[in-house]
Amino acid sequence: MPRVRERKQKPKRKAELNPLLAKKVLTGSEVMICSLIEEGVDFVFGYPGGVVIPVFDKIYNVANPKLVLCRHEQGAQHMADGYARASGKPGVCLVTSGPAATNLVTGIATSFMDSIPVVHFTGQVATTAIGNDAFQEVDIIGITRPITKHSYLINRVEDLAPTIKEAFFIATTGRPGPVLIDMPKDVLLSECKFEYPDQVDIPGYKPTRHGHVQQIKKAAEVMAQARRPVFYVGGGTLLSNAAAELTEIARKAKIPVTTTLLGLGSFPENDPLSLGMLGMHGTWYANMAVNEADLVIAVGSRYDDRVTGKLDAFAPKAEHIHVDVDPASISKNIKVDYPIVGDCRNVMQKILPMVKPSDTAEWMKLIEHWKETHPLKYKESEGVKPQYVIEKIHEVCGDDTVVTSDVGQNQMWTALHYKFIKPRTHITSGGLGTMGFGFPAAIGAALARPGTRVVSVVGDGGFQMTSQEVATAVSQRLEVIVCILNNGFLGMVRQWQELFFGKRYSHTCLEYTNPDFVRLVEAYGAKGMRVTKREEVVPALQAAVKVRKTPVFIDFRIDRHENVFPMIPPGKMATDIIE
Ligand SMILES: Cc1ncc(C[n+]2csc(CCOP(=O)(O)OP(=O)(O)O)c2C)c(N)n1
Repeated sequence: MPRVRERKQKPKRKAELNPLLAKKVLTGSEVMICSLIEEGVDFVFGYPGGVVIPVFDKIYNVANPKLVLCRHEQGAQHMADGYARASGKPGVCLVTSGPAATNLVTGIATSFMDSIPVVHFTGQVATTAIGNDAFQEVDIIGITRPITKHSYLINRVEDLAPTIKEAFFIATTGRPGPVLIDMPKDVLLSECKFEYPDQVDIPGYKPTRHGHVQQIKKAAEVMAQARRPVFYVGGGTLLSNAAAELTEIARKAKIPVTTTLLGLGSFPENDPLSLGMLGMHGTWYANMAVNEADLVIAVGSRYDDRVTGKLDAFAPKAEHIHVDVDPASISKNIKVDYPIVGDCRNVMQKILPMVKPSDTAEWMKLIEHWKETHPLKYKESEGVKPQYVIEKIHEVCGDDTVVTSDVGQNQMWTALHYKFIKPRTHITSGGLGTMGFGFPAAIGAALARPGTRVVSVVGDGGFQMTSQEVATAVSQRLEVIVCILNNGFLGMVRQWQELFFGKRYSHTCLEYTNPDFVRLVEAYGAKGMRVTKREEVVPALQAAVKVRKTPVFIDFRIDRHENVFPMIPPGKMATDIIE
């Protein structure tokens, strides 16, 4: 066969890819956009306004990054956050000064609590006007200081590019988190040469990536000796892409695994070693396993109060190994016996060859017995049970689907009844518990993972906190499926009122004031469906997955009084669990 000589394409010069680089000097707005190109940013979630018009003017003709126009800055932030969680890359958000910047606050706190790398750009009044109560001036640096990993106010255009480089570095390294860059109007308009640094060197910021070898060896020994060990795995495992290594170690060592809400997806829930989620709404057997364990191996988790309940009764018989990149997380709530500071993936890779199969046969027999005698269950009825809807979403959509949930009962039903198999398939606001997060996060996830099915599970209350983003989903022609578990209540609060406040349902009923969700989304040009009977659940989902180039919203009229169980009442211990 004649050899076809492939014509080698000349790699495109940077200036060809980005015509702005042909200019000798750039404005601050141009510097910002060139810096984002250098960082490989493909989407900026934003909303325009006075002081950032120059940036919007420059991004107008740029193909990459693409600006996604949201309908509220909070929505933009949650999209950037959802994008980061789904892709593993930092999310980017751009808004103007004053009320736009303050509209970001809930989202920034959401990312901060869950250690999500998002870089926020806010406009600011001119440097000469700062401190004068100028129009749309707020001290967003001061406001967000406790909820950002770091923040910057830019004073000179020459500082912009190095600061952006540093911001991305800080957001994505060590324990990841949100960073904010406040850009005064005059900085965006002044000019300088564009030079993007190759490297970052920040004295005093050198996150420890590699765990201490002796500690790792010791941990492997302790794991081999334990008779009732259990892995307690959190979101840090997913953030450091350590799920594959963790799974291999657990299987090799024959150690069961329970995950936190944010850790779901880091270990396949169809594996016999999986115990599902632990904590306040965790499975009976996960909580009991931790209660009876002689060794807890915490990986990328932080002994959060929703997991531990009554602190001094948590894992009362166990020693603790704790792997975390953030030294401040170690021994914060519970005294740890074997601390290992380092990136979860690095540590898991080092520990893997040292791991020996533990003698856990008896322990696994006991766990099997618990699973049989205390399975996850719910009562079937003719109506639409939320748990049934969640099971069917998994069945119809499959293991690769990315599921975002909102906050409340819908979040806990999703966490318990959807069997997460793969990493980065579950996205939710864990630490802050931000209602209104789930739906916009799904938009960000869908843009991050084109070709992957994205489903959002929300409550009728939470959905109404950011439902204006239906317009964004429609404008981006996203095939997101939004399942509204509509119980006409602020369900989780109603559940607490039922159990702990004598059934006094003070201000939790939404039924009579809820909009017709089908007509609401159709007004935006999306597709709406309603499901009122059990037998309609699967056909509706099957129809939804066939819809192209538009989001679908299914108003599931679920059993109104259904509660989330198991539940450990607040401040109580594992043995107080209600099934
Ligand atoms: C922004 C915000 N406000 C208030 C709360 C407190 N809260 C937690 S769950 C919940 C009820 C959620 O109701 P809904 O969205 O309908 O979901 P459901 O619990 O019924 O599934 C409320 C009000 C919160 N988590 N976030």
